[in-house]
Amino acid sequence: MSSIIDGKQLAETIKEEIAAEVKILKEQGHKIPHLAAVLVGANPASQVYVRNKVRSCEQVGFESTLIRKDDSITEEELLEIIHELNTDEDVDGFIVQLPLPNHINEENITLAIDPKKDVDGFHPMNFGRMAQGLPSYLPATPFGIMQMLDRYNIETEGKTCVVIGRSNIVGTPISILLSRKAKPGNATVILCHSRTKNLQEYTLKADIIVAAIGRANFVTADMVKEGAVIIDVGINRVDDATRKRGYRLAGDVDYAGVEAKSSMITPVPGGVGPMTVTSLLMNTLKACKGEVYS
Ligand code: L34
Repeated sequence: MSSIIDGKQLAETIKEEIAAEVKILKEQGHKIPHLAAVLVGANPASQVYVRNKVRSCEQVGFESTLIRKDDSITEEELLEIIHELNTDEDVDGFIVQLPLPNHINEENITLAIDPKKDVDGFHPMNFGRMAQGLPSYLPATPFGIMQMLDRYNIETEGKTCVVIGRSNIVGTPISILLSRKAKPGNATVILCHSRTKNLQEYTLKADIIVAAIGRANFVTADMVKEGAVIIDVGINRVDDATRKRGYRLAGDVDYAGVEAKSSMITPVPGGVGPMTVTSLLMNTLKACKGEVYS
């Protein structure tokens, strides 16, 4: 039987801590953290995520700016907005919500963001600094997972961690963070992906599994060792006619089956997702205080 790693609850606790810091900044007459988000198009999931980010800014007392643009925006126009945000002295950090429409090259956009304001931690400058253990903005989802492991006192040192999925924003960076000489960290990390043969051989050895594949219910009970810790990064929309919205959310882990075997598990929703949002707030606070680049 598993206990739940309650990301929603932990996110609320961290937001209270951030709000207390913002209050002090205010009282001392300092500038208040200001996050800007650029949302292109009308991807339903992106709209939910960005709304959660803006709402969380309000909750902790940050200033926020939401810039919404139509799908038809050109890459040049988007680069111009980025240039303006790079030079806007009031904006401490900003993000461009992904995915972007196909006619826009995401790499060009990521490279155009000033690393000092890149609170997503996606710019190669921040990614490289992270990989070398230098001060940097950690990408929000991996940072959120590290916070969960830390606050729930989940031992990672000497443990076998299997990460499934090698994306630039989750799988690859979390594998680096877990293997770093740090706490949490010091784990033996196995990074599995679509070309991995006999995946189950690896997952059955795992003390900790991080599932970031993007396929509903991909990790099943027969792949999990008794007592393993399960971090489910997936947020998949599955058709469900019994729901008013017509879908329900499912993680990359078959929660109902796995929950009986694992020792701790993150739910979906209410797990990693809310922690992604608070990590972004933490990075923005760091940006405002000049803690990463001074
Ligand atoms: N630039 N693009 C950029 N930065 C990011 O950090 C993201 N990500 C991912 C997608 N694209 C991005 C997010 O914001 C994923 N992500 C994200 C953010 C918030 C939530 C999930 C993913 C979230 O709030 N999840 C809630 C509710 C989910 C729902 O109702 O649909 C949860 O409980 O999981």
